[in-house]
Amino acid sequence: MATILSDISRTFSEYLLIPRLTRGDQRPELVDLSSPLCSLEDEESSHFKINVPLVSACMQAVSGADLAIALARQGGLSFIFCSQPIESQVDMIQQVKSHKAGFVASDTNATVDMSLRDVLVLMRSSGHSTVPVTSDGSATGFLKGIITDRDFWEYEDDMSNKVMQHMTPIQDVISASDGISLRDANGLLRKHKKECLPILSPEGNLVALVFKKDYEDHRRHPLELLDDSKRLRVGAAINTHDYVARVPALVGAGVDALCFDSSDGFNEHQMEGVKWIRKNFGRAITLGVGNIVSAEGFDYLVENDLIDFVKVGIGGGSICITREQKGIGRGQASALMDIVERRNLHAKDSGRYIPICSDGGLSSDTQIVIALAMGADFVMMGRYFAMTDESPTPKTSINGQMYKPYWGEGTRRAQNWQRYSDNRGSRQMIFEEGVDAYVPLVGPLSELVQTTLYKLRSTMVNVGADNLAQFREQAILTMVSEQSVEEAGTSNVRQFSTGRDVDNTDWGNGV
Ligand code: MZP
Repeated sequence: MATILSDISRTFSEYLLIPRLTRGDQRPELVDLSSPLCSLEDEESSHFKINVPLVSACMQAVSGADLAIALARQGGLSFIFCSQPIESQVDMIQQVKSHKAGFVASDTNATVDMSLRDVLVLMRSSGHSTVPVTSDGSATGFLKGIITDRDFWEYEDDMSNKVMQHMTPIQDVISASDGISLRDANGLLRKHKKECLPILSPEGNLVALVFKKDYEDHRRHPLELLDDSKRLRVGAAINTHDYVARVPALVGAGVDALCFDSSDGFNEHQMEGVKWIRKNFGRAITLGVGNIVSAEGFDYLVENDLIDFVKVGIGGGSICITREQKGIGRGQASALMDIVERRNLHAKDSGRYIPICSDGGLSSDTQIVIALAMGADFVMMGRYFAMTDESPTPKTSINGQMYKPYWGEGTRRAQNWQRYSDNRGSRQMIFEEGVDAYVPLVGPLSELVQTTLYKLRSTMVNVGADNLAQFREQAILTMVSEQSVEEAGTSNVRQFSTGRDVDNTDWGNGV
């Protein structure tokens, strides 16, 4: 007969934190949210830390280059999906690594003979009010001038006028030569009281633009996740089928961390892959494995002391139907607590601390905080990031509300047979383990993440913790009854401002 575990599979929403003493000197903005990504002798000495405990899921609808840039700027890390050809995954890694904070390629350009009317349409569709005027209207053409929305009056000027009649011509434009440092470029903006500085090649062609607002943005985001060469950090997902070709290409492109992306990582194929990577690349590259939901799986994956972090979670993802389809999985809280307990024992016995990532199924900031209190070092999320402007999918209007498409890697749409196949050579998806859906658009990633981080820090202060290690140590959790979940929300009130009953869930669920 099968072994029946005595404990019930628990989820995060069944727990609450008990406040502990908050010291008089504690303030949310002083809380340190950094977290280790690679295993080391002790938690303190990890040579690869993320500055905030959030990573984005290895999914087509989530982790593209734009999202990876936006998240790294907030201090987190993206794992660019591997359900794509090696070349295009490498290209995304290179886009992130070559992203020069502060220097942006111009994506809205005009020519001298365009009409003001056309330029206005361009400005409205792009949301940009400063438009370089180049010889051929491209981002790298010869720069002839700059036109901004302050150079014409929509209802006073003749909108059939040509751009050349209103633009600031090149001889009056303050520009800088390619190769200038960001600090010097910002210095020029300040000295000449300008909003935008074009960077030009020796031939006079446009190379990039530097904006005053980006400088201010950078000052507001001091947690940017940078490598030793001051480039943004980025991770990549890999699979057990083509790592021999994929890993060297990703490492060559400068990837900072790799993670096996598998719906069930408790298998020998993944361990073969781990061994191959360590044999060929040593310990220099940070390597994550998963997914698992049991202490037994953890023991297997850490046995040879070859991996850096472990990803926990099967069947909890918002788009996941694995539990219904295959009858495997475990409540995320139970899986996490079981593995954290084993991790802590392992750290005591071996002296090696293995960071744990709780992957999938988080539907509110509260659940992130509970996962971190239960011992996760960081969390991986799909739906949360899919909802932002920067996710790789197009905005879609449905019944007057803006959405973004979000689909699982186990759908026919994603065709990620590598994540779900059993390595027996079948390249087919016989049945789906995920669904194809929509999530509400919530706006820029920076705003969503800033709110989440503020809430995390506030809760940690309530528990008297200055950092995540202390938080795990000091957290006391209590289980809640169905009635107390009900009590936690507002009761017997109606919010007339929103025109609907109060929805207690986070992240745009109430739309
Ligand atoms: P969520 O944050 O949207 O709840 O979950 C994201 C996680 O779901 C991913 O990191 C991955 O582990 C898992 N996932 C991705 N695709 C599927 C699927 O199609 C899935 N079943 O379960």
